[in-house]
Amino acid sequence: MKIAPISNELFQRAQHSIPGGVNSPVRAFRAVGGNPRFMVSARGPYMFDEDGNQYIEFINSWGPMILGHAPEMVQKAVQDAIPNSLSFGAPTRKEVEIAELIISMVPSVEKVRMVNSGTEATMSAIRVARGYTGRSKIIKFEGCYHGHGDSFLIAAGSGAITLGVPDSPGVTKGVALDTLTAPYNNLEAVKTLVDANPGEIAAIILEPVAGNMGLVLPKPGFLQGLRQICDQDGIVLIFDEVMTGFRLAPGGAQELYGITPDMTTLGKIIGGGMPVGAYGGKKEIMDFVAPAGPVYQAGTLSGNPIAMSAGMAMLQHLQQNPGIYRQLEQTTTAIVSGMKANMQKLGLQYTINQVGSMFSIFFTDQPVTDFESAKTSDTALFGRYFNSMLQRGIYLAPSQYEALFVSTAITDELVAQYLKANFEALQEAQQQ
Ligand code: KE4
Repeated sequence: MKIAPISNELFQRAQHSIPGGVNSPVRAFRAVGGNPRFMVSARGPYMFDEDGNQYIEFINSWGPMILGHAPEMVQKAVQDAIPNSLSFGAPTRKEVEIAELIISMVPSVEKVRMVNSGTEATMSAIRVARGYTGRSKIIKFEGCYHGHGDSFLIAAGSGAITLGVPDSPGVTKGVALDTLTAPYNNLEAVKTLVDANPGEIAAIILEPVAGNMGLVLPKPGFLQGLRQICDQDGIVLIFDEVMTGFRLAPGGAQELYGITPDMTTLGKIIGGGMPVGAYGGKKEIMDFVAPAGPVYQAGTLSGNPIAMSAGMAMLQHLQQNPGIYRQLEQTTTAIVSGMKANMQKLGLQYTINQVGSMFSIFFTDQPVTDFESAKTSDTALFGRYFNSMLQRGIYLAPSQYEALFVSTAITDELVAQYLKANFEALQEAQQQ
């Protein structure tokens, strides 16, 4: 039994100084019950909490740790950069080098602007699309999460679903009026929205593989259909690849599915664990960004030299070792196949979605292809399963509406440990 008295005490203490005791809502374990574990260190596939418990981890800082924690090349790049000061607020060579590297990796990106989070990337991309088209409305998809920018907290995913407040207080009616929503994978609904708002839609933004309602894949033809709709109506197609970028392929989902958007937003892996986001796309659109163009966007720590050093080391490693992606897919497929075998033995039938090194188990027997079908999951059962896995030293995302991430640090032996825990936790969760 993994007890965590120090984490519990820290969590109580944190309530007095931090809203909800955490700096990002999903970390609070509200969707699964119990108290979050306060971590002190992580290395490779393992995280270690304040009480000395070890966990095999499948959140990987919500995506960035694709090579496992504390990979040598990223650690060294940061250590080498630190003596030169942490920030200049002036242009540096590294920013040019990482921009050129991103352009060489991501098909849609001809120019790119660095920011400090995925939220900043998506907020900025929408503003640029509006400035470029002179239009106001955007279309997003129910269950997709694009960070906490006002325009996106409408039928949002991730923590917003988990907290059950997809339309957050504080988002004004004015803002909400400019955000139209459609069910994921539903091209007809998009066409209806576009026909009802001719010449008014600046952008369609989506996760090309959705990871914030649990993992949901694009149906065949969905991405291509959106590409065609945007071409016909002069709408900017934005792939939010904050999660899938550098995760599903060196060039992200747009490389994997062969569909090129007009703009792409990036985050997570791009910073190797440091706070980095980016948005980029066609030159003619990106040249609307100040100071080249009239759309204003800025940031004190954008392109920070320490963060750029970490990101550069990470992206260079991924670009130079594309075999990583096949390895990750094989490991993840072994996990998913093992889980299906476990369910067969237990006479259970839950839905598992996987693409590359991302997967989710939904506690529903229905196919999960959008937000509505994801919500047929038994979230109480998920909570019991989550805690059973946690007790067995397996650290999963504390919400049914999140994707899991496999890192290159997950070995066959750790897959076996995961599957043993999965069998026992599935069994135990049914009984409670
Ligand atoms: P950040 O602002 O959290 O760096 O990125 C926002 C964001 C944008 N777009 C996509 C597709 C994302 O998945 C995210 C952030 N993902 C969540 C995990 N579902 C971050 C975890 C959290 O909120 O603590």
